[in-house]
Amino acid sequence: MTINVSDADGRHRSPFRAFARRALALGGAGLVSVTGVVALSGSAQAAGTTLGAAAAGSGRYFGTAVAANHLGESGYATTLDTEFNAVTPENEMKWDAVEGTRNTFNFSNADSIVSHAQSKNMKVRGHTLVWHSQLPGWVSGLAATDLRTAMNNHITQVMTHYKGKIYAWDVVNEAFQDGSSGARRSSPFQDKLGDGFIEEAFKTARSVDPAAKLCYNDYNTDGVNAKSTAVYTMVKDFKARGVPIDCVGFQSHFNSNSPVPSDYQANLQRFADLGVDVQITELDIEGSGTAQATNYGNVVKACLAVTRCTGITVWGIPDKYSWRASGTPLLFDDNYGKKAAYTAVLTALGGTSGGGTTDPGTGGGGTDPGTGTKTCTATYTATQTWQGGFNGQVTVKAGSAAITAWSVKVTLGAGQTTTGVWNGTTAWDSTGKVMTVTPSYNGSLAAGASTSFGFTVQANGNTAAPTVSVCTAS
Ligand code: G2I
Repeated sequence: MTINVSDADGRHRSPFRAFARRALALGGAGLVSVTGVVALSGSAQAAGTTLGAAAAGSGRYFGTAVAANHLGESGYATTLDTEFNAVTPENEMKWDAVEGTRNTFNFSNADSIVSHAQSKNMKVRGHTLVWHSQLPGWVSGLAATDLRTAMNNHITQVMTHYKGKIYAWDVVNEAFQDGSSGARRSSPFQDKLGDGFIEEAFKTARSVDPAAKLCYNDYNTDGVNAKSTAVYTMVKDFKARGVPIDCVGFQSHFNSNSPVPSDYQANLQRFADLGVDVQITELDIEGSGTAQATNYGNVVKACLAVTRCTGITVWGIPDKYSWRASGTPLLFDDNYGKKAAYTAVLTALGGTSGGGTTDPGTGGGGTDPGTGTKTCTATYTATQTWQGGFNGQVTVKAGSAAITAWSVKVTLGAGQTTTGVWNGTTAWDSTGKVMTVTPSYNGSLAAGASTSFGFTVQANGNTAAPTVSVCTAS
C-alpha cells in the first residue's frame, strides 16, 4: 500500500517553527492521507519513546552526565527530564569541588543536581571519591598516615551527606596505567599508601552507605587488553577475599584512535561473570552520521546482551557541552535536536521514535486483525539549520501491521544537493533530484513503531524543505 505524504508548505524553518510543525504533524492526522488505518495516537511520553523509558523496558537505566550550571537552560533541563532516568554529576562531586579546603565541605552544586534528579525520580551515580585528578593540592602534600586519614574522612563525609540517595558510587577512579604494564598508576594514594588504598577505600565506603553499589571505574578498559585484565585480576581478588565491590564502570570514551573494541561485549561479560554488575559510565563516541550511529547502536546492543549490564550513561547532553565538543560525540546537537546516533540508541534499546504509540485497536502492537495490510507514513522535520544548509529528518512509522522494509521518496528543491544521508540507503533518479531511501539497518518495525533517517542539504540559495512523499511498506 502506498501513502502520499507531502510537506505542507515547503518552507524551511527555524528550530522553534520546526518544533511547532512537528507538534502539528503529530496532532494533525489530516496531513496524512491514509485509507483504512488510524494514523497517529498517544502521547510522546508513552513507554519506550524516550531513552530512559526504552532502557527501563529491560530493567536498565539510561543516564547522562549533568553540569549544575546548565540546569537553568530550558532546552537542557527539558531534554534531561524527558529523555534520561539517571544522572552523574560531571564535576560537582569531585574532591576539588566538595573539599577544596581540608574538612570544609561544599555540596551546593552537587546538591542542586541530586535534588533535581530526586524530584524526577532519576537514579544518581556518585562520581567520584578517590581519583588522582581534580585533587586539591593540600591532599597531594600530605604524608602517608595523614593522607589515609584524609582519604577515609573524605569518603565518610561525602557518602554520609548523600547517604540513601546514590545508586552507585565510583569509589576509585582510574587507578591503573595505560599500556601493557598492567601496573597501578602513580598518584599520591598509590605512591604513599600502596596497592591497598583501593580496598581500603571500598571498605570505608561500604561501612558508610551499605545500600549504595560500589564501583571501580576506568577508561581504556573497554576491550580485553592488559589494562582491563589488570582491573579484572583485582576485581577477582576482591571477590575471592570478600573485599566489598559491586560493579565495574567502563567509561567508553571512543574516537578513531580508540574505537569501540570488537570484544567489548565479551569484556563486559567476563567481568559480569566475576559476580559484579557492569555499567557503561561515560559513553561518548566522536563522529557523525551513520558511522557514529552504528557505533552507538553497537555499544547499546553489547550492554543489552549482558544480563548484568545494568545501565548506560552518556557523558553529556548536547555536543556543545561535551568535554570534547569539537568531536561532536553526543546524542543531541547544539539545539537539542536528536542526532542519528540518538535514533540508533533508541532503536537498539527497543524504543520507538516519533512520539507515536501503537495504533488503537491493534491489541498492543500486534498485527491489525482487520486487514494486516502493511503501511507506513513519513513525516519530515527540519532538525538543524545554518547559513547555507540544513539537516532534515524523516520519521517513518509503521501502520497497524509490522513491516520488514520501507521506502520513502525525497525530492530536493532546485539547486539543492545532499552531502550526507544517515540511517538510510539512497538510490537517485536520473535527474539527481529525487532520492528513494530504503533502510540501512532499520527496516523492521513493529506495528505502530517508528524509525527515522536524516540528510544534510546544501541549500545553494534555496532553503525550501524537500518534499517527502510515497512511503511504501512491505
Ligand atoms: O575527561 C573526561 C572524563 C574522564 N573520566 C573521568 C571524568 O571525570 C572525566 O570528566 C571530565 C569532565 O567532563 C570535564 O568537564 O573531567 C575533566 C577534568 O579531568 C573536566 O574538565 C574540567 C576542566 O579541565 C576544568 O578546567 C574545569 O574547571 O572541568 C572543570 C569544570 O568545568
